[in-house]
Amino acid sequence: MPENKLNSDQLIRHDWQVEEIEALYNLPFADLMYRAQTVHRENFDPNAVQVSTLLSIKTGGCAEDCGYCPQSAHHESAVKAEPLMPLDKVLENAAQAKESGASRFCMGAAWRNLKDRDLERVADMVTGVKDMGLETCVTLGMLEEHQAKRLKEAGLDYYNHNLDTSPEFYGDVISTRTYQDRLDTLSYVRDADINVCSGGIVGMGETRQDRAGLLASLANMPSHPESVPINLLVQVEGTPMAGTENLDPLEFVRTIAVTRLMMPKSFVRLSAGREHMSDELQAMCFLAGANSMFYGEKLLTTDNPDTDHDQQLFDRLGITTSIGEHSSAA
Ligand code: SAM
Ligand code: DTB
Ligand code: SF4
Repeated sequence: MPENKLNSDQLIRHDWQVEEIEALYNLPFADLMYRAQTVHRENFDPNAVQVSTLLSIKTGGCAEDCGYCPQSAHHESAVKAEPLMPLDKVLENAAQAKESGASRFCMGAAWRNLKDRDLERVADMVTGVKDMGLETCVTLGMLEEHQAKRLKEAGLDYYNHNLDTSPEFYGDVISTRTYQDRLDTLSYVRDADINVCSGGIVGMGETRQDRAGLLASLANMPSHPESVPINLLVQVEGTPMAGTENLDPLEFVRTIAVTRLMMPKSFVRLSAGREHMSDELQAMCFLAGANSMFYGEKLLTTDNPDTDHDQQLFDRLGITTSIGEHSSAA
């Protein structure tokens, strides 16, 4: 990790107004890109991208009704429910991810919340993956305070829990858990001294104001998330969001750039949706300040680009995949 050159705290803000974020979005494209790239270079090596590999450790049959998600039991997608994966199989997948060059292994479960009866099995997975020399991340739905503490003890580096969208649009996406529930889980994660990974999804039919509202909610938390995944909706047949009008790709790049400007010291992750992005669009996202991505041929249940293809893209762009240690929480 390069030295963090930005030592002025005034740039780390937690009082963003939606209107000023919209003003950033409204900048001419070249001006927005120039500003984002400048801030990016002040804080990070612009040619290094951190890579994480995902594994679904418990698939489908989820009690939540998230309108974008093929794993919800409320929708009729082709995803088949599978129980919690045995430890040896998880470790086998983690070894492969390490071999392919991932620095972080992220385990996702289609749960509304973590149950105490599953806590020790997940804790063992975290410890096993950590012992292999990988950074660990899990995303398990809502957590309670004692569960966050136990996961930290087991060796957890990051917890992923997304705000998904603005507070205003949220009710159009999910009805079974509240925005405040999500903020509560994130505060337990923060209090347990686990790094926070939190972002959202664009391309769900939300307005630009909603995208700005999501970014305001993320940046105005007491600390910026260390990692901010920006997902482009993967439209899956059988989910209520299949058939949503596609987002303008340049609006996606603008979202990355505004995220970089607002959270200058956070890793911004180019997340779901890369399968449908051109190499040129991804290159533009890196220019806009994205410096992390999901690497490996599957996300949780949907496809991600082939690792060979990603390696070629890194080579063509002169990108190195760094070990993504974060220097300081913002
Ligand atoms: N069940 C847990 C939860 O929701 O908290 C963890 C796993 S969940 C699949 C993790 C995140 O993946 C969601 O919060 C959402 O942001 C993202 N996601 C799920 N389905 C997606 C899709 N079709 N397109 C883009 N992002 C998606
Ligand atoms: C995140 O923000 N995106 C990842 C990860 N965190 C867990 C998940 C994307 C899921 C895309 C749909 C699927 O593959 O099921
Ligand atoms: Fe369940 Fe997570 Fe999918 Fe929502 S996003 S339905 S909580 S697996």
